[in-house]
Amino acid sequence: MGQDQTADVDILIVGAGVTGIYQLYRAREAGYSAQMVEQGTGVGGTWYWNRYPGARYDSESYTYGYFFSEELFREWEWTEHFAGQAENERYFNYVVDKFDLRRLIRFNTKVTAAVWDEASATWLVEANDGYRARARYLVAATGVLSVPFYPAVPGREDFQGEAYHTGLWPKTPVDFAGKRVAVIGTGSSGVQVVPVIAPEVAELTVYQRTPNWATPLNNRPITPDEQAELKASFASIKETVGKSPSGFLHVHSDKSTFDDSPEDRLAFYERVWTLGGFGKIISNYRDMTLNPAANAEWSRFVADKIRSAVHDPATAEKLIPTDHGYAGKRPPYVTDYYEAFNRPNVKLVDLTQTPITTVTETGIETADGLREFDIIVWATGFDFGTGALNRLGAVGRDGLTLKEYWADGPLTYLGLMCHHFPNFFFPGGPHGAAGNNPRYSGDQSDFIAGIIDYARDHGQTAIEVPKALENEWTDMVNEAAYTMSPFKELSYFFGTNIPGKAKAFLLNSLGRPKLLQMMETAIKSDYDGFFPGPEGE
Ligand code: NA7
Repeated sequence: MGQDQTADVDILIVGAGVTGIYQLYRAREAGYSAQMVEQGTGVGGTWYWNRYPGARYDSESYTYGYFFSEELFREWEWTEHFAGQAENERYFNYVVDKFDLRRLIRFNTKVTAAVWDEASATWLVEANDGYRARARYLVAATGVLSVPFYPAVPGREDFQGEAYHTGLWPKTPVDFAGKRVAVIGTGSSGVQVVPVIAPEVAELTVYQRTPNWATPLNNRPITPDEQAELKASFASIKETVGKSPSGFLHVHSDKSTFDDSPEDRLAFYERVWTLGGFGKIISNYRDMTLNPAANAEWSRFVADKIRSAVHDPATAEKLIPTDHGYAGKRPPYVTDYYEAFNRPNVKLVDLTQTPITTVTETGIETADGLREFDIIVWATGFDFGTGALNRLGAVGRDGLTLKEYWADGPLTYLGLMCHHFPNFFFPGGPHGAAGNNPRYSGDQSDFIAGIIDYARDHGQTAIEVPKALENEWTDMVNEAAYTMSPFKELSYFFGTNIPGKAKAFLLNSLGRPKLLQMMETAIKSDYDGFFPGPEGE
């Protein structure tokens, strides 16, 4: 089936990332005819495209992988608590082969149009290579960080050296040895690249517009004892991440910042500092993200850590954020990022003082002159949340395009479906994201699988969320964006990193419990209102 030019299936899934693979597994297990199309030549999604040096999980490996099969959990051995890209990509390949899903995947296939056909209650899908499919259900598991963003810097295309975006990294390893390299951008990707290539390159210049609060990932190999314990703990790990509001193993703290004396607080911060990845948020004082005074206290502690890591005080000050407190933007987790600036071959350029004026054939020109490079790494981020969905060419009922419908920001129900677009689902999409990606997107995939089963069992051909439910969720998400989210409007979670994009919150700050609660309400009501029938609106 994989390479046929046409398909007629129950369920067509777009995107072979962590979410799509699980949805495909569920569809096949439930006995539907299913196919997946994927733009790349392999599986893994984020872990296929982002193969830049240093790319790795910042969720613990065993909490990011799947829990649908205990056998899989037991036989796959993660080597590190936070596994690197190559290992992650191997994992997803292992999964699709173990569960015989690869033959259902058509690679090199980029969807260019998907049009709802009311008469047949199916989606008519077209791809770049002439592939045509008809599907009862269309599931766009296209990812939130899958459309790389290049800033409109004059002359970008003129550069004659090698240039790469972290999110479109080539499969052939890039040879950095002895090269003059520029890294533009200091988000999660940029700060992962810098310390890994710094020892190899002749010169590394890091172009920073805004510093981020990068705290230690605290990665390490999984010891044989830990490995044995992991395997023995499948049920309890599954239960913990299944119930956790954020989908992690980190334990939530019930203490507030100013409950402790300054000495006890410092000791507490030092303990939190040693925790893995998101432990710095989840296991921190519970008021750390939302109480400005508490946030400032922790941010000061982190700033002091940066000052003690970076030898040159002026460079250290430039690396400390001043426009947002910790978690005001998505914080990166790093290994030896700040220490890299102590190397004689690494230099920081502060773009707030000397903005880039142009990229030339040989390098980058800022207000203080031209620097020449062999390689430029664009670590400049993504069109988050809606980027891929808006580019799918989706046309719903009455000729309405998704792009038009979402012109002022996404309108969704539980971040997985929207009115006017029957039988169309987008697990892992905007308004759903709450914590560890595969956990909440897995919840969404389960919900989608459930409602499709219900339709099949009750002879329904079209599922559409009522407008009122979509309004309810969208309004709640938008309100919580300001009352329950630590993220400021300058975060890409509001879409503000993309010129011209509507400012709208793209995550779900209500969290996973609210998502699960609303799903349960819909299920218990037998999906009341979701099967409007031919007359419905
Ligand atoms: P991010 O976090 O969006 O970071 C992009 C970086 O690129 C950030 O430092 C930006 O600075 C910088 N940027 C963007 N445009 C420019 C221009 N014009 N000039 C200079 N610098 C620029 O993307 P990442 O790929 O690092 O991480 C994405 C997610 O991947 C991450 O959150 C994790 O979920 C994994 P700015 O802050 O806008 O000043």
